Amino acid sequence: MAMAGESSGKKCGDGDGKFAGKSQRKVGLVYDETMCKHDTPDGEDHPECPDRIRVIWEKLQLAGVSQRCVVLGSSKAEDRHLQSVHTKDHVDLVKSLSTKERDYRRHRIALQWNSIYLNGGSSEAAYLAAGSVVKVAEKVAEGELDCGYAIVRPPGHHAEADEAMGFCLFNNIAVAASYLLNERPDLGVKKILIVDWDVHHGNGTQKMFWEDPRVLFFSVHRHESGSFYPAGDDGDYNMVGEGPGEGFNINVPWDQGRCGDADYLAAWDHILIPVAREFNPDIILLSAGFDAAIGDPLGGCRVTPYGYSVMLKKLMEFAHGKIVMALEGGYNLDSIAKSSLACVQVLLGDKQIHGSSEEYPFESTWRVIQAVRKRLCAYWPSLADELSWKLINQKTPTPIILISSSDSENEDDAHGLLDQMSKLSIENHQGTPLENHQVDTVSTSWRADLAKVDVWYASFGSNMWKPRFLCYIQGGQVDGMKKTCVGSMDKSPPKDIVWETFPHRLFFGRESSVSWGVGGVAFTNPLANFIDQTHMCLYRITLEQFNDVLSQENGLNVDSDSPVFDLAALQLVENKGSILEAALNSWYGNVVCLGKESDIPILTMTCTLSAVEKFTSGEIPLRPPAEAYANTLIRGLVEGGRFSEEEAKAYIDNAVSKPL
Ligand code: Q9C
Ligand code: ZN
Repeated sequence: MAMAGESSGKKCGDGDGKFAGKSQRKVGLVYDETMCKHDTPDGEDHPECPDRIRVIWEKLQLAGVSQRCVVLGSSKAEDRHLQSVHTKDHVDLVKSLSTKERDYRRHRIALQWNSIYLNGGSSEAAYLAAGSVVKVAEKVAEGELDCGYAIVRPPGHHAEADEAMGFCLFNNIAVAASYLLNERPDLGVKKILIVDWDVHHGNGTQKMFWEDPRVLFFSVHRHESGSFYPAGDDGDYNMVGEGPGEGFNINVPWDQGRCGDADYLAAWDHILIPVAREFNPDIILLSAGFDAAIGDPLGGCRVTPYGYSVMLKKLMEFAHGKIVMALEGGYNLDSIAKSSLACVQVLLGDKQIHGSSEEYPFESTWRVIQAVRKRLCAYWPSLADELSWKLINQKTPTPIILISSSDSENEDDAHGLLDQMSKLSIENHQGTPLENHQVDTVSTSWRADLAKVDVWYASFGSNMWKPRFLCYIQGGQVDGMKKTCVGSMDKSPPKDIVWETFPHRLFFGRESSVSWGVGGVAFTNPLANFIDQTHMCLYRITLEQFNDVLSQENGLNVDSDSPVFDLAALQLVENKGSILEAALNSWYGNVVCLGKESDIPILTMTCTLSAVEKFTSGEIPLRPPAEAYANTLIRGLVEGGRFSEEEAKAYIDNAVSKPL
C-alpha cells in the first residue's frame, strides 16, 4: 500500500524471524514539527511545551523504532469534522487566532479560558493535532494500518464543545471518533472504545459522547473528591452517561496520588478489560497522556514505561488490535519519551519488555474499583461478582491468613470448598501483580518458582506421624487411611524434621470424618495465647510440595495450573504474621504463619477465627477424636520422640477435656 506523498519508514518484514510467517504489524506514526509552533506568547516556561513531541520523536528515531513504522505527514482537520463535536463559534474562534495580529488579542481570548495560552502558532497546531488523529484513525479503520500513534499537541481531552481548557484547544480524539462514526459509515466502525489514561479526567470527551452508546468512554484519573484538575464532579464514578448512553461512560477516579502500575493494572483487570470484552469495540482510540508516568511534575503518579506497555498490550486483544493512540498530557520529557517508546514497541508487536512491580494496589484503589464495579454492574454483568477477599487483602496492613486446608478432611461442603478454591486459584492467576507482570510466562512455570522456596509445614494432627505425612509427598496409604494419596509432584522427602511447641490452643471438633470415623478432628486456634500449647511436627519441604499437600487435603488435583498458595501469599503471611477470616466455608480455612525457624517461615493450616467462635458458642460441636485418628496422633508424638505414650495420651486428653 503506497503512502502517496508521505515519507514512509522502512517496512520491516519478518527479517528477524520473530513473526514467523507473519509480517510485522503496520504501525502508523504522525509527527510534524509545525505543532511545535504552538507556544507561550512571551516564551515563558510552561509544562505543555514544544519539546514534548520533539523528545518523543527523537526517542523513537534513536531507538530505531520510527524506521520500522509507517510515518505519515500531518494533516489539517476540516471545519465540518471539528464541528461535529465543537460549536461553530468555537471552531471559528480557534481559526481566527492565526489572523490576530497581536498577541494581546489572543491573550484576551486565552484569559476567558481555563489553563490556556495562545500564540501565533496555536491555531495551526490545533488544526494539525485534530486532523492528524483523524488521519491515523481513518487509516487504521480502513485497515491500511494495523494501529498508530499520533504524536500531537496541543492535547485534546479537556476541550469541550464550546470551550478550550486544560492546555487543549480541539478535542482531537473526539473529532476522530465522530468522524469514523458519522462521516465514514463505509468503514463499518459502529462501536468505539475510548480509553483515557491521562492522569486528568477527560471531561471534554465525556461530555461529547454522554448520550451516545456507540462510544464507550473509559477514563482513569486522579480525582480526590473533585479537588484534582479539572475539579468538580464530572470525573466521579457516578457519571455513567445518560439516555441511550447510560452505562457507556466509566470513570475510575483515584482517591489519592502515587498510583502506579499495580493500581492501573488492577483497574484494567477488574474493570476495563472485562467491560471491553462485553462491549467488543470495532476500534480503540487511546487518549494517551503520559502524565501518570513516574516523574511527571503534574501527575504525582508512578506508572512506568513497563506499566504502560502492559496496559496497551492488554488492549491489543480487542478490535483485532486496531488501536489509535493520541498524545494528551505528560510533562516529564524523559518519562513521556520512554513511555511512548515502550508503547510503540508494543504496537509493533515486539517482545514484551521486562519489568516488574512488587507493589500491590493501594487500599483506596480497591475501594474505588469496587465502587465502580458496583455502580456499573447493571450495565456490564461481568462486573457483578465481588472481588475475592484474597485479592483485596493483598495490601491490608493487618495480620492475614490465606487459603485453606488442614491436617484432615473437609467433609462438609466439600464441593463448595473446592469450587471456591478453584476460583481463588483462577483469580489469583489473573489478578496478582506477580502474575500480571509476567505477561508471557505460562502458568505451568509456577512449580519451578515455588520449588526454590522452602517452608516448614507444621502439623499438629495425624500428619505428626511421619509415615502418614509421607503419603502426601511420596504417595501411598498407611494404617487407618481409606484411600491412597497420589503424593506430591516432587517426591523428595522432607529436608529436615523438627518439633516445636507453639502458644496456641489445640482442640477437637466436628461430628465425624470420612477418613477417621465418628469423632472430631484436630484444630489449633489461629490466635496465640499465653496458657495453651500445641506440639507440632515441622517438615521442611518446598513451597511446591506445600501446595501439593494443601491440594490433597482438599481433594484437589495436584496438577492444577496455578498454585493455591503462591509466593505472594507466602509473602503476606510472612510479613503480616497471622490472621484474617478466610471467608472460605470450610473446616480448615486458614494458612497461618507461626513464625520462622532457621529463617524459614513456619506454616500451619487450621480453621478460621469465625469457626473458632462457632466452636466456642457450640454452633459447631466440640468432639473427642475418632479412635483411629487419636491413635495416629499419639503414634506421631511417640515415634517423633516428643512424648512417652502416657504423656501423649495425657496431652490429647487435656485438649479434649478442657472447655474452649
Ligand atoms: N491551578 C492535560 O494534561 N492545571 N492537561 C491547571 C491550575 C491544568 C492538564 C492548574 C492541567 C491541565 C492535557
Ligand atoms: Zn493530563
